[in-house]
Amino acid sequence: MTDTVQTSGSTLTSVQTSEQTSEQAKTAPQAKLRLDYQAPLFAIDEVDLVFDLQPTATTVVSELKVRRLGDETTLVLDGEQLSLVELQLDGVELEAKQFHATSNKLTIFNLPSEGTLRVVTKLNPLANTALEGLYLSAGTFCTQCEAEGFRRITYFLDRPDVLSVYRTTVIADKASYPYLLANGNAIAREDLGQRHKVIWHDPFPKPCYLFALVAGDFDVLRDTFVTRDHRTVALELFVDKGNLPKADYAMGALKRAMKWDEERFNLVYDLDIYMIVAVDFFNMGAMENKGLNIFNSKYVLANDKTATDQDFLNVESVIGHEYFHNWTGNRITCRDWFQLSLKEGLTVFRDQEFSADLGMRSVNRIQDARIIRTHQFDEDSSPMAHPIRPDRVVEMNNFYTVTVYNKGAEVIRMLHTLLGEEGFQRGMAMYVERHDGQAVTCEDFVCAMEDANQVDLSQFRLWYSQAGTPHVYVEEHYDAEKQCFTLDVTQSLPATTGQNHKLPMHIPLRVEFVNKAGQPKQLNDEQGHAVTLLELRKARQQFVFHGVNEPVIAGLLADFSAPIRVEVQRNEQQLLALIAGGRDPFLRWDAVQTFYLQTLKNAVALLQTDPQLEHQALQVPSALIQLLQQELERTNTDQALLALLLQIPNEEALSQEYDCIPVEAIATAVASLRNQLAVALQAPLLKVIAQARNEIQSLDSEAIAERMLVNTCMALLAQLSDNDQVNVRLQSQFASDNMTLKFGALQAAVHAAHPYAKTFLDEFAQHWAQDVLVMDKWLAVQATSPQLESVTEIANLTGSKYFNWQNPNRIYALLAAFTHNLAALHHASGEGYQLIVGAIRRLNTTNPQVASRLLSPLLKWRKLPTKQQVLLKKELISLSRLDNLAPDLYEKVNQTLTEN
Ligand code: B3K
Ligand code: ZN
Repeated sequence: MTDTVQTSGSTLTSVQTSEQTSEQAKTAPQAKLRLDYQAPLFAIDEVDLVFDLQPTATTVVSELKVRRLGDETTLVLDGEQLSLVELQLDGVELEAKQFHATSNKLTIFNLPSEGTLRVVTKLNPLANTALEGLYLSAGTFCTQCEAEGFRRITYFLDRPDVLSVYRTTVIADKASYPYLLANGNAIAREDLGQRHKVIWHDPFPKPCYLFALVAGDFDVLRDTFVTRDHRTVALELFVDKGNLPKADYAMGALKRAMKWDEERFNLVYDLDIYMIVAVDFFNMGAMENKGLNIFNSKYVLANDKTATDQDFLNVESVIGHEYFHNWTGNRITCRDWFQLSLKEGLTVFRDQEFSADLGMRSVNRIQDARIIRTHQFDEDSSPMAHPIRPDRVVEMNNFYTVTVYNKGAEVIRMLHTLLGEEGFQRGMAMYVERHDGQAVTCEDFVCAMEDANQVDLSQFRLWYSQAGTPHVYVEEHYDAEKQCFTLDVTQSLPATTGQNHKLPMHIPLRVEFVNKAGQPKQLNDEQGHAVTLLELRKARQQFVFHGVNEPVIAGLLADFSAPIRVEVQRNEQQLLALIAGGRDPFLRWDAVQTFYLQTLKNAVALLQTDPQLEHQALQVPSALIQLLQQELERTNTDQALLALLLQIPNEEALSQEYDCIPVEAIATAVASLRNQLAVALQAPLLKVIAQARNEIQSLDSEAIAERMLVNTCMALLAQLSDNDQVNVRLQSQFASDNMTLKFGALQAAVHAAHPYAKTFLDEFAQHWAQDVLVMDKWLAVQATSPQLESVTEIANLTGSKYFNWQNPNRIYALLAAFTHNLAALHHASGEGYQLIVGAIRRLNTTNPQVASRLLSPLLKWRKLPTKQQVLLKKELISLSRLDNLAPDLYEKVNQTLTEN
């Protein structure tokens, strides 16, 4: 049977058959290679879009001003699941022989040097559950086009290096969709009776991934921002009706971001209006569409009744991130998707700096490092390991990763460390001056940094091309006679998928020194300047310091100055000296973490020889207890830092230390350390809680730090359910009106299997049943519990009224959270695998992007004990045989099963 498409006059017959479609689906998805890049053969200077919005039958009329850039006369436009209704060139309908259309491609032959193409497509937004392209989010029309979603709206050159000026007309029913929005400025409005129409114009040429459209009914929070060149920008925040009381914080964050970018980066907003729309159904956090950001409501809506401090901080950082994209991403965009880190790494760096300048720099830095160490290092050692600028991609959506984003940001930060703030900003200024309005590469960015600073970054470029986590081994020697201290440094980079041989990297290693008594010690270079930064460049390198009159200990990787693993032998005394005398907060925290890790690893080793030992396997060194006691009693300690010091590595972090992950021993060791710390420290922990000032309304750093500390102490104490004082405190904390404290108490109780856990969960659900974002916390707290008794509990929650298979937030809160619960996911029964792989199968057809996120933690099956390996491999093989396996899943499953 032939699919035929009616045009206004004739029947288009050059449309593919349905047999062809299913045939195509069976062929394996093809990988694209970075080095195959070719410049576009056509320009599309102007795009005029008209959307006639109907939930199940939307018509899109697209007029493209196309220009040939060379001799090629055949134009191939991208599409995905499209049905073509009409096709004209310069006002004349094309004959069948002049084009070929499939649902995934529109080929037009013999194109003149310039012309206007008119392409009409028909869409069903209501049926779009993948949330890419044009879809309905709880009744609101919205779009998501990055990376390749625009091709689900109309046929186009869907690649980031084709920049066009857009004019967008939106027509919809007036009563259901009073607000019709698109990029740029509204230039005309018309009442059409039952329906109405608004025309938007965006003067800045942009790639189609930045196109956006929204139609719906909202409450609007309006404000203004006056730029430093005295232009007034209208700020509009659109939220679901009734949500205005939760919108103020996001608006404040936006204004802070606009001001900060002017002051720190010298970058000023360009349009007259900046709109943000919050929607409930969204695959990621938010999207930086030009002038019209679309946000997951999770990163907009917040007040102190419903949001934790972490939620507020996340809102601020995501609002900042999307705003900062206006320059790093929108004005200067990516040439191709392999360059994604050009905009994402840089913009994450910028949002990290924004949060650090406005909040708690050292705490943020430790948290950034924790993300890299737990999640990015994990990705680096998985079959999906890739450089921050990948070389090979099957499904682009699989590369919005912690490597491209967070390691990408660390690479930018290393440039900042090497060049200093002034040098870095000189490079930024040159980058903007050279490339404003262009689609460029990571190489262009590095060249700007190089040229602005007259430095050679040739070796540094390896950070863009080599995947994997560099290991740096350090040995210290002190020669008392010669008063000479030496650091012997060796670096190596493990092989990763497709990359067996690696070259030494250029690594900035910040250092500081202490003596044995734990006092800071300054070591100087030959010119007499204090040494704070070593630049590693060779596989083996020696750093020699003269005039050192006593043995010293080096604090290595201060401020987490590179995304690397540093390996150095440290005994208890050395760790204590570093903790006592370290000036860098990251180093002090890191030394405590090393102490915990050593303790845990000793216990795991014992448990591996005798699993019967259980909790007796773990001996907490008395020096560690004493140290924590002292820290708890110091009156001048930074409370947030103290909280971080008291947080022991979790099961996932500990699993990083093993090539074969001893799942059960890890869980036992971590539980035992947590428990023993609670017992040993109960008095000072209770004292901290008793002394808290509880300024529950305040969001300043001190109040946030205090709540962090209270929650950390309570998480430990809740294990002591026979302590009445603890129980009274736990109950009163749960009764708090402040969500950070209330949720802290809930989490403490649930994760410690405290007798109050069930009552707290029930009360919480009763109170917050109507607020889905709050109920996501309720789902997550259960999914992440180390005390989870059986996977069935989580499976049952998928059937509860708080869960919804269509909504990514619910899936992330329950199922993605569960995939990070090491012991439960990898339970020897295999039930964890069945739950997650079952969910992946279900989502394969409805929302493959979300399915693919659930799959990542399963890719490391080769690192598991034999029993788990067998069970998980079986599940993965059966997944790989699924009919119509989405490319997102195909890429990962294939990679993990074929890896050597
Ligand atoms: N650029 C978007 C991410 C798009 C993801 C597409 N799968 C959000 C951000 O990084 O700002
Ligand atoms: Zn981004």
